[in-house]
Amino acid sequence: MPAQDVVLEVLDARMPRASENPVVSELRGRKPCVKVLSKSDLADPDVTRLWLEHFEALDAARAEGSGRVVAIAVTTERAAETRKRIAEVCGAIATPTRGRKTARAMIVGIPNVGKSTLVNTLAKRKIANVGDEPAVTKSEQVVLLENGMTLSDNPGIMWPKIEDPSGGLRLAFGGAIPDAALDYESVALFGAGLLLERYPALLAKRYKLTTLPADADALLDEIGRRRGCLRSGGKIDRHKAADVFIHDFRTGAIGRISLERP
Ligand SMILES: Nc1nc2c(ncn2[C@@H]2O[C@H](COP(=O)(O)OP(=O)(O)OP(=O)(O)O)[C@@H](O)[C@H]2O)c(=O)[nH]1
Ligand SMILES: [Mg+2]
Repeated sequence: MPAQDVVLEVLDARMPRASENPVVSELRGRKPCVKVLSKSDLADPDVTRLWLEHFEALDAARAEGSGRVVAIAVTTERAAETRKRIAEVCGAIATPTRGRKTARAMIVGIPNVGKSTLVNTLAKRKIANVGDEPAVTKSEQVVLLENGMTLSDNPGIMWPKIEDPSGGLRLAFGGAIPDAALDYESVALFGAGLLLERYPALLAKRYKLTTLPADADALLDEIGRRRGCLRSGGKIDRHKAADVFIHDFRTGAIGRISLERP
């Protein structure tokens, strides 16, 4: 961290607060930072706009002597725009040190948030391995970009204790925590409750529901029934239903959803 001129902190656009690692903020100190809201194609665009305004207000009110903190929303669907925006923002807020002409940037963030994908987008080739599970990247990897910037990709890091239980559930629902470490059904129930409250129309459309189930439990059962997640004797296989629902959310099949607002 001390050798870097700017930190690219990748956050999940669907949950910029839950995916913000407090240890990263502490280590970063007063260094300039780009908050890169990744996977914005999966997030609710209206809510992403609110988050960008929120970060803009924080930057305007930052302490004297602190580096700028600028948020941008990116998606793999608009790679050229991502390259242009990152180059612009880094040019504006980072000052190359140690006699260099171009900045050194470090990519940090929680697991599975899209750090290596961002490296590949910026490098315009597949340098870093990516995969839809946490802990794909195992060690630091340094890349030199065409514009002279040095970029380092890093393994995703979590912090020792997630204080906010609902933040932990959001992370689990989004895929930042290995599925083997979770009670799958509780995570699905949490997501089902949240979507029933905030995105009922998207649920009705995806699962062809004419009336919405009364609660998360009933929704999971209904998804199980409609998707043929049945055990012998016709009983609903709740684990399978949870799997279908979580997968639908993570791939964007239900629609563009944000799990938190500023
Ligand atoms: N829909 C969508 N998926 C994305 C986007 N960016 C990354 N992903 C997916 O997110 C998953 C994780 O991407 P990675 O780049 O491997 O994430 P990482 O942060 O490097 O993960 P670790 O190395 O495990 O910490 C992959 O399945 C990517 O395809 C995006 O903009 N939109
Ligand atoms: Mg990675």
